[in-house]
Amino acid sequence: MTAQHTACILCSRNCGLEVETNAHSFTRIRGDKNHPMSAGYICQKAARLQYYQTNDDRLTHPMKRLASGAWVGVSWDEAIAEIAQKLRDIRDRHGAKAFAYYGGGGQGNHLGGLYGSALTKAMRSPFHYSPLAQEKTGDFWVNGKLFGRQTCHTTEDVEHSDYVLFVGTNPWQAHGIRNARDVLKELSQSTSRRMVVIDPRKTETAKLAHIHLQLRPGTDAFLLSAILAIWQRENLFNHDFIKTHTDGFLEIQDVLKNVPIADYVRYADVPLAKVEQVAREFASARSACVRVDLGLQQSLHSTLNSYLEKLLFLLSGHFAKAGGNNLHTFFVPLIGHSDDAPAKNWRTVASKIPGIGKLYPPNVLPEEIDNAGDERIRAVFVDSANPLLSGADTKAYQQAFAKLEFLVVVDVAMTETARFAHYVLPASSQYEKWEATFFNLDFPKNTFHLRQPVFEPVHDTLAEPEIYQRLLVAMRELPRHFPLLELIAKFDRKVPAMRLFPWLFGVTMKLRKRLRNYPQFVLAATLGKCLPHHATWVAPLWFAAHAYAQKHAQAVKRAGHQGDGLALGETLFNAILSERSGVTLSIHRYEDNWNMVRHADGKIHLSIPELLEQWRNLKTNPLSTEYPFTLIAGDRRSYNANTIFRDPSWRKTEQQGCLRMHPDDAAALRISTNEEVACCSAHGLIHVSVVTDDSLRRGTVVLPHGYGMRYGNKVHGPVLNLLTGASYRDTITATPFHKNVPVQILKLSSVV
Ligand SMILES: Nc1nc2c(c(=O)[nH]1)N[C@H]1C(S)=C(S)[C@@H](COP(=O)(O)OP(=O)(O)OC[C@H]3O[C@@H](n4cnc5c(=O)[nH]c(N)nc54)[C@H](O)[C@@H]3O)O[C@H]1N2
Ligand SMILES: Nc1nc2c(c(=O)[nH]1)N[C@H]1C(S)=C(S)[C@@H](COP(=O)(O)OP(=O)(O)OC[C@H]3O[C@@H](n4cnc5c(=O)[nH]c(N)nc54)[C@H](O)[C@@H]3O)O[C@H]1N2
Ligand code: SF4
Ligand SMILES: [Mo]
Repeated sequence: MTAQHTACILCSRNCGLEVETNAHSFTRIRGDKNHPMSAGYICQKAARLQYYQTNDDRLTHPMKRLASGAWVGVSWDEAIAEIAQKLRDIRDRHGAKAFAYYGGGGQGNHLGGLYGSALTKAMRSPFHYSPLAQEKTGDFWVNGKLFGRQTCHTTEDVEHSDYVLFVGTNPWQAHGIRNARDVLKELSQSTSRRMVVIDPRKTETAKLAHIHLQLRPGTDAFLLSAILAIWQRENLFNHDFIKTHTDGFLEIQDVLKNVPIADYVRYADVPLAKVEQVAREFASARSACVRVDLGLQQSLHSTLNSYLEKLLFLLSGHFAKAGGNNLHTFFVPLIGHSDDAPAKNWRTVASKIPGIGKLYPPNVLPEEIDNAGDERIRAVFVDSANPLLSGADTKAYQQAFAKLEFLVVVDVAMTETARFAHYVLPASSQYEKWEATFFNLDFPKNTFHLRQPVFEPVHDTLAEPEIYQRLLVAMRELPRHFPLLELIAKFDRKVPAMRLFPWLFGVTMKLRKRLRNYPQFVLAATLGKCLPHHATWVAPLWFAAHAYAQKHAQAVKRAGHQGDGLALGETLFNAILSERSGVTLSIHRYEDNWNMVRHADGKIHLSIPELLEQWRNLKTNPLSTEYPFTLIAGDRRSYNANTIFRDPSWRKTEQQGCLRMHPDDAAALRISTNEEVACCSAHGLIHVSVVTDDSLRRGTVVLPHGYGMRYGNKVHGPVLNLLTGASYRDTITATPFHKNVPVQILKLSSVV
């Protein structure tokens, strides 16, 4: 049996896989040693991918829900014609604001999103809601201010760093950094390098750290402020870096002079001496970097936290260097840039939240359906997401989605969200179609992996690009054929460097205004037809390869691709098409960072007035007496992977998901291990069994993310977002404070 190459779709690392298959199943799954990034690495979750490929919830044909609530099968032609008609009707009657597109790609599938997001163009709506906008938009917003564009995104060179600070992230379980477990073990065992973890729980990662600051949840802004203020007190800033590369430092110093270091550290409840040690060591390390994730971003002061975290590597000058934090290139940009000017950036109607990175936050969608009067959202199109489980406040989502005039869901499985839909459209799985992700966030080496299908599509499923193409044709937004371009593409593909096609494609885009909204479809319908192995929908990557090669020519050549001008782009695209294990796109120099900063003066603008004000007015958060526990609502464990797997038997451990609680808290409440209790918040109540765990601080409890799916007529594990509220959120981005939910834990005998 010959091995085929693909990738894992369970987290943003997308480790390369070498798989063996029979007609419908994986018979063997291993790490792919030839993958240019993961080089053979995988974690325990990848071996379970068969549970994704085949399960009882897989959708096999388009379905429509009747007024009675019953589902009936319909043909693709019927479904597409009826959906197109209804969408046009809603657009024409209610205008642009009535429509929202939601999702467009999860942890493994972004190719479809290239096409799906065009639906907002067809509906003239700006509202692209995305799961990224319930975690990362604070980071993007801060990047926009500091570096000039929200598309300037930083990464961390953990592998070459002497001093790594992990804040609010548990890479041992969640990954997010390359080959996490190998890299963490190496760091941990090193005698010359240092690893520090800031996390309220003694996580698997914290256990490996040289220093663990087990802070009170939600106090990062205080702790990070204290570190920065210690630098000011002890003159540990990198003044050369600050002077050469930044402006606005005076405003930062002005806030720092009033930071009561000892009070802030006491509030964070960590030893002052240790904080001083970390401050001094980080500032003076030869190289240092900061890696953060949800513990910082989905906690109190979310956007301010992102600012302070970035000030750590900027004011110490650990930026644009080996082992530091660096900007990186995107092969295909995962996000855009949303201007601040209200005229260029529509705000949501009821919640008044602007787009950030061209994305809108799931946290406000129910209120935009429920409370926006005549300008409410009436139609939603969901692709590759399950907001009825993953969005804050499940009840609000259920109520709002039940009111929608029109809901279409594209998914591989019958999800909680799909059950509310008027039409459900079955996608081929990520192993049945050409796929890729745009999580190419590395520096100095960046890679890209285009995956060929390893199975035939099951039943009557389609790849998303084809679904959207049919829909846009039916909506009369797009012609089906482009005869001249098609002909030229065929001719041009036969010569080594395509010349005529790029020119004609450019002219077509210039002359036919409407088509400018849909270049990806034009490329697929023309160039796509000439690509080998039915790689039709890959065609937009031809454009991406050319754009990338033009912009980063030297770095692309350093990665071994040859040619100049158009020829370099062509070589890169051909490598992407033919290398089954993925390609190295580029190898950069550290000075390339400065070409990626987008402010006209080439400097980093440190002063962000909106955040300076929040920073000056930082307030402590008193514990509620009614809800005395702080719930970390959703952590990453050995066997959770968002809601990608629905069959609970994929989990080797913890099939039903438990609440973790400090043994002393359990004893004080007379709760024994495995006892079922009620966990209640201001928003809801769920039943869950308790496991004691002394890695937690007292007063903090934690529930896992990625449970609560209905499978085989039973709900498995906690429906976590019954406990979370949508209004408990960051003021700038509306990111929910999931890591800090006040709850009460009650014995069932005491719940009436
Ligand atoms: N196994 C597994 N891996 C995954 C996923 C999955 O579902 N399962 N999902 C993927 C996705 S979508 C994402 S976004 C990433 C998320 O990756 P991570 O953010 O690394 O994962 P989490 O476990 O959600 O949260 C990280 C840590 O934040 C800590 N924390 C909680 N509150 C605070 C606080 O106030 N301050 C600080 N400093 N820390 C706090 C928690 O104790 C936890 O250890 O994981 C990805 N990887
Ligand atoms: N309380 C709480 N809530 C959270 C979090 C938390 O920590 N706590 N974490 C948040 C985070 S960081 C994230 S990223 C979100 C994740 O939540 P969502 O954004 O809802 O994404 P997933 O759970 O990854 O769901 C992916 C969906 O894509 C479908 N799918 C898989 N393959 C394909 C395909 O090829 N095509 C199509 N069309 N569909 C496919 C799957 O069946 C599944 O329904 O959850 C968020 N919600
Ligand atoms: S780290 Fe694990 S879950 Fe993430 S892509 Fe690699 S194998 Fe999959
Ligand atoms: Mo996420």
